[in-house]
Amino acid sequence: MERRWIRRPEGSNWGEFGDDDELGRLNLLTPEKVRQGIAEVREGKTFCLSLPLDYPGGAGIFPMRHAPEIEPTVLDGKNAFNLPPRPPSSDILNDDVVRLCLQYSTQWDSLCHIGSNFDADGDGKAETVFYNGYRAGEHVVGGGQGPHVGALKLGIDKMAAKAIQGRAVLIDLKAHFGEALHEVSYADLAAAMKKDKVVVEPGDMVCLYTGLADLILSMNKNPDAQKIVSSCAVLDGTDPKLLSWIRESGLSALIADNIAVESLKGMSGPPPDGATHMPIHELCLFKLGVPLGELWHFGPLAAWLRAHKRSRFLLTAPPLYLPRAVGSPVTPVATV
Ligand code: UVW
Repeated sequence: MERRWIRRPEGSNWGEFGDDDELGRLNLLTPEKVRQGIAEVREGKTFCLSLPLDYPGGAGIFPMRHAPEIEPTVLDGKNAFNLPPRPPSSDILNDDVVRLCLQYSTQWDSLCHIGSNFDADGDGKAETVFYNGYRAGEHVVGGGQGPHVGALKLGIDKMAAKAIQGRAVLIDLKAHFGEALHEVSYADLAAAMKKDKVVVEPGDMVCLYTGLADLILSMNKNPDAQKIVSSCAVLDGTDPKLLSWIRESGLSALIADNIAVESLKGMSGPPPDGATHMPIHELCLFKLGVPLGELWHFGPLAAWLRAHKRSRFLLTAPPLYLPRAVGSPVTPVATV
């Protein structure tokens, strides 16, 4: 097979898990990493880390994403709800269908969520590529390129097949930076980790608790977008030291209880010339193959871990096994 790229982006790991790799750093979720996660299970207590999937509520945060619309399927022209499907049998049937924006609420972003215009084939012209050189139009198809086909490579189904499970580490940013907006630099992160004796090892899934999902829950599906974007801690993707830490720590997934893991303040300004608006998305999804988790709900788990002076737990978080999808809702389970 012809190699898809001869130039890889600076600071990327393309090719290091194989020319055809579609899992990126999730390859570090090895049997040993799962055993390390299981070793964190001492109480057998479980936490659901998902919001109800109809949160944030209403038009949500991004205009293209809408709350789920659920309705009964139709059988013989009738709504399949409280329906006797085969009278005179006594059976009653309920069956439903949902129109679901896959990234509206608690979600995984697969590696094809964000790509870049980059000259991977060295012909002097940029082409649209994704992690490991997979190409728009050939491997990730849609958006004016004919009938929508979706993510033929790097899709969320690859994460589902991997059965995401392993050791996770929670960093409690809310405890250190409170509920006001605070852009977290590497120095801030390192100080918080040091105070709480949090250690991240290669292959760990890193979870950032900021309190934003708690705030969103308290808004009862009437999200105040202005308050949401002006509250809680959020990573400052413009800090090069923070980006170096993400690269060098060897973390396998980066997950937060906020909208986008990183601050999106750059998106309101003029487009950067040849640079990214979302440096952490670019680094994680495009360069390193680190999936991002967003809008997870960590409040009860974070309180429990703090009360028990712990930061590590077993995380089980497979996305939907939905071929060709880019993102997926997830109902992650933490076990302590
Ligand atoms: C965008 O689509 C901007 O981001 P997210 O990864 O937060 O869904």
